[in-house]
Amino acid sequence: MQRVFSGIQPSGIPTLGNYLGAIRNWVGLQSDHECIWCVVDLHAITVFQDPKALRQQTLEMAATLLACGVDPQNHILFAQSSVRSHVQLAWIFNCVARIGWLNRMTQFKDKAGKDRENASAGLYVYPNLMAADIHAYHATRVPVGDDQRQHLELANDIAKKFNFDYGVEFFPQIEPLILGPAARVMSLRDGTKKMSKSDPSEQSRINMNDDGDAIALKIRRAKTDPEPLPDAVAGLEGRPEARNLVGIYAALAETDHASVLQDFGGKGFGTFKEALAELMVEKLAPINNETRRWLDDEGSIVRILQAGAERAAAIADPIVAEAERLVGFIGLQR
Ligand code: AQP
Repeated sequence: MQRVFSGIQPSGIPTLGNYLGAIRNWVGLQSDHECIWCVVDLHAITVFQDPKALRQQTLEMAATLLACGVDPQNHILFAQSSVRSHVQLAWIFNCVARIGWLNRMTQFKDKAGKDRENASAGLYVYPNLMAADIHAYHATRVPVGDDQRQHLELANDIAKKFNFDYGVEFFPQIEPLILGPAARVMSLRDGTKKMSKSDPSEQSRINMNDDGDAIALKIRRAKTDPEPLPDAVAGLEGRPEARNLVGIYAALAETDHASVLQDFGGKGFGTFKEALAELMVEKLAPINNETRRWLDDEGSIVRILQAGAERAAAIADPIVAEAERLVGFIGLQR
């Protein structure tokens, strides 16, 4: 059985983008993969997080994952900072990856913005830590949204260079799993920008804990253009906001853009938005209720994360110890 690894940052309330681009696909993989799911708090602090908020966001993220169907018994769910091997391998990868490779990462450019000099060093080497997250488990399949494609290519480059430098075949190549019609959900305010938890505009995203009224209002206010919806997918060309809303509908209805346009082609956005909001509430309300149920029992979330960390460490620690031996470290006699 192939081993899958994926992570999500507790940097805010998870969005519809996180759900459709990643979390929902995680759940589907559990039936025929060995899955390791991680709340990546080390990644979250690459941008300052208030400590109390970070703790709460970590619990809320874990609660949302559990509510979406992540199975902590047959698979593993844990918080990244609880397994030290991630950081140990990330340091080795900091020394394997080239500065030129990191300079090409578009997410760093997007997140650092114009004030690049003031971004944390952690944000710059974020992709090396992400490579370590995956390679520490010798995972071979990684379900992510389309925004992470470039980071996964870098993780493969790092594995190749490590293997070449040390004359081994130790780290395997990984296969990105970028699935579904909403692999990149865009902002509701700007169809060319991805939907993000940390976008300063609350109206740009659907949070997984939004209630029905908030969802309906955000969808009603979502930016569109004046034309009715086209009859065919080609008609979405040059209409990023229309494409985004159709993609979201398709993902929620588990169909594709073409069949959504069969139903709504020629109709105005008023009618379409109403149907979209209704479908979204129908799909998200049960998750929302289940998340709140988990959050009422914080202790059980903490216990799940801790048990998960022990099981994760049992896999990662020997792999990272072997990487250290290959590098030439004496290491601890265990
Ligand atoms: N808009 C999106 N569409 C599809 N997939 C998305 N993902 C994130 N945004 C979208 C996928 O969600 C998973 C977890 O992402 P993350 O939390 O680790 O980091 P991120 O990609 O930086 O997500 P955000 O929401 O934009 O967080 P902030 O604002 O904190 O940076 C990944 O698989 C990602 O592809």
